[in-house]
Amino acid sequence: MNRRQFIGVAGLSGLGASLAGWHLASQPGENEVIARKLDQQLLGEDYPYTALWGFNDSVPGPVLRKTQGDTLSLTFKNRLSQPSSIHWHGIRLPNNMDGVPGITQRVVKPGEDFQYEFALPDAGTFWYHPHVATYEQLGRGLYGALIVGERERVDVDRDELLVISDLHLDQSAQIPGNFKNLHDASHAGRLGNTVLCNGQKVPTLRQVRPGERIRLRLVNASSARIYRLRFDGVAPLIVAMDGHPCAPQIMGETLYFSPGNRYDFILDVPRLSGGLTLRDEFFPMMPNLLARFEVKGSPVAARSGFAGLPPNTLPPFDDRSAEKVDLVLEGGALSEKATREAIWLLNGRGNDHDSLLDSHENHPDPLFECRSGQTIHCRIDNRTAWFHPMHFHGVVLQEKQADGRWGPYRDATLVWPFKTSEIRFVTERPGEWMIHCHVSEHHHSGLMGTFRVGDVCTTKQRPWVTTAWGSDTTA
Ligand SMILES: [Cu+2]
Repeated sequence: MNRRQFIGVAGLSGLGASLAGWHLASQPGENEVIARKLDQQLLGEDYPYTALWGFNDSVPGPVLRKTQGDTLSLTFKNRLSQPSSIHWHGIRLPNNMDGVPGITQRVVKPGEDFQYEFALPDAGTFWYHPHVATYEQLGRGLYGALIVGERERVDVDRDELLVISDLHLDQSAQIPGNFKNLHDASHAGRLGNTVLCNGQKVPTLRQVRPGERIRLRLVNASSARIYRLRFDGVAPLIVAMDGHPCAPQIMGETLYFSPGNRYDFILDVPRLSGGLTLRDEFFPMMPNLLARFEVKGSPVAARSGFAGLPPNTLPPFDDRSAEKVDLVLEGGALSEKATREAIWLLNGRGNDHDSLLDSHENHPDPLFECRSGQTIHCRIDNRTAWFHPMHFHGVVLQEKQADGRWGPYRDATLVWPFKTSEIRFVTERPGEWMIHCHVSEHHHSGLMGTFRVGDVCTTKQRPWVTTAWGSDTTA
């Protein structure tokens, strides 16, 4: 079995545990995550190594494994030649641990360290990535999974992880640069020409036995690519979205999978199967084979239905007292609203996240302010010709479905071109939290803003802004 291919999750299968041990053995320090350059062979032995940026010398970075209720405590060491940070995507945590320079913390300059420490209230599949120049830092390999295990054992034979990403590679398997160009920023973002799962092209999960029950965790760590997932040979159950358990539902023929999203599936391997595949067909004329499952060996006894994962404890909605918020997305290619300075507009203003690092004068006023524990009903009106997976920090949201009912918990909503999305969420911890499109090139060319919870600071006078950028006196 190729150890670099599928990443088993420790403690749930012997095979998975041995894989996990191997993966973690190469780490610089148990409680360190170091961002630095590395070379990795992505395309097989016929191709040269690719110069990448990664966490702890691998792409993807180390799989961080914790149990619900644990505290994650680690030192981020920036050994890149540009500033960076780590955002803990989907984790409900204190604002000053959210990893968004210019909003929640100082930027971590080259050579500097930053200590992250927070409790993990929810079990599920999460991930981590920089929140500075995301289009480039993700696009060069800085991403990794954070798996928070349930307190009680989930009865599966294997627990497997696929971190899906795409890189743009030239003939010599190198990344040509030219990030954040006007074309990518104004269209669908930078779509790489090489789709990778766990840093490999089309890995195979070997020796899957007929009848086995697999929990398959998918993370979309791409900077811009939306996938339309399709399984061949099996009809899996979706059991969690964006980390949070949902009522198990049989996946339809295809499933949209936006940047930042996660899905947890239960795959009961059919007893008469020659093999399974996972494909992407977002662009039907340019499909991508993502992964293969080799079905082999003697069958194991098939199991009965899957009852679902234990739910996380989330704040209750109070729809009667809900505040209404409207967000309008404009701009992009084909729009008269787009300018070179602001390709995208969120409620009439285009914000460049990178400019927040230069001066707090560039800091936009929050899109809305409210108290903690407030239910918000938010309507997002996409007046552009492009898809926008809108990600909300610090809260967990639900989308209104076609039948008018609220859907499963998520941390982002994919807003279709010229469509609206209605969501609701309950504000939680005080602070200023990001709302942005998770197409990184859109996020960094206009489609970002914030909302402020509680009266913790004024817009122009955050406590840490009065100290020099890069000082170590962050609150
Ligand atoms: Cu977008």
